[in-house]
Amino acid sequence: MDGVLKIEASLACANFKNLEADLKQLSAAEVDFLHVDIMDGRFVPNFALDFSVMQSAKEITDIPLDCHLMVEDPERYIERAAAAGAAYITIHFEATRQVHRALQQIRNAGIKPGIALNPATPLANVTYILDDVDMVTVMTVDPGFAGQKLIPAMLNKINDLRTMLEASGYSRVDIQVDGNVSLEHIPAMVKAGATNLVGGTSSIFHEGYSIEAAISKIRTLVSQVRSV
Ligand code: S6P
Ligand code: MG
Repeated sequence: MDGVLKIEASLACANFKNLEADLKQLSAAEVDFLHVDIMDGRFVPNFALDFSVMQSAKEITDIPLDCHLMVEDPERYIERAAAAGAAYITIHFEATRQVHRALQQIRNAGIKPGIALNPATPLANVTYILDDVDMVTVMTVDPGFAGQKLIPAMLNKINDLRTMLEASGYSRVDIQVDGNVSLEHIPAMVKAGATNLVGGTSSIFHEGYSIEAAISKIRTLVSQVRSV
């Protein structure tokens, strides 16, 4: 496995009453990415962030932005996500009929492309597009809401994806996990081969401890698993 472990904070779970304070804490804790959920109320039964939030975050912090487009026909929004400063743009396999073309559009905009798979979507769907992505996202919950429970079979899916990437010579492709990435589940996710951990209400923005404490706990857990 090539991938350095990256910790991502799910911006939608931050405190919007004082976003600047949260962003400063995330920056001080040297989180690797801000994960920006964009939802259209159609692909998922909810609405979430938009491109103006990305621009505001950029004015406050230089943490790179990882844009997770949970929208139908994501091709329509790639240019806006790029203009808003995304380092990564991830689209859903299920959201467009022309996955390859959409991924090319992201690459051509100079942004790293990611492909996300809903829990029921088989891994085989990414077999022929591995050249076109830098990251595969295993949704460990059905997308649309924070605070959901991990679907246990997704741990096998992460493991199977890691095996597939290594066997086919694509170990450079990162594996992102998104959904209930809690302190309880992180060790199993990392052992299974995840490289990018998206932390929301179940870890980084947990009611029980500060952002700084959460990130320190995550780093400790990761180092225990990865040094074995
Ligand atoms: C889910 C979305 C995620 C959540 C994140 C919340 O549809 O794509 O990025 O914001 O998973 O984290 P948690 O810890 O509340 O499940
Ligand atoms: Mg997300």
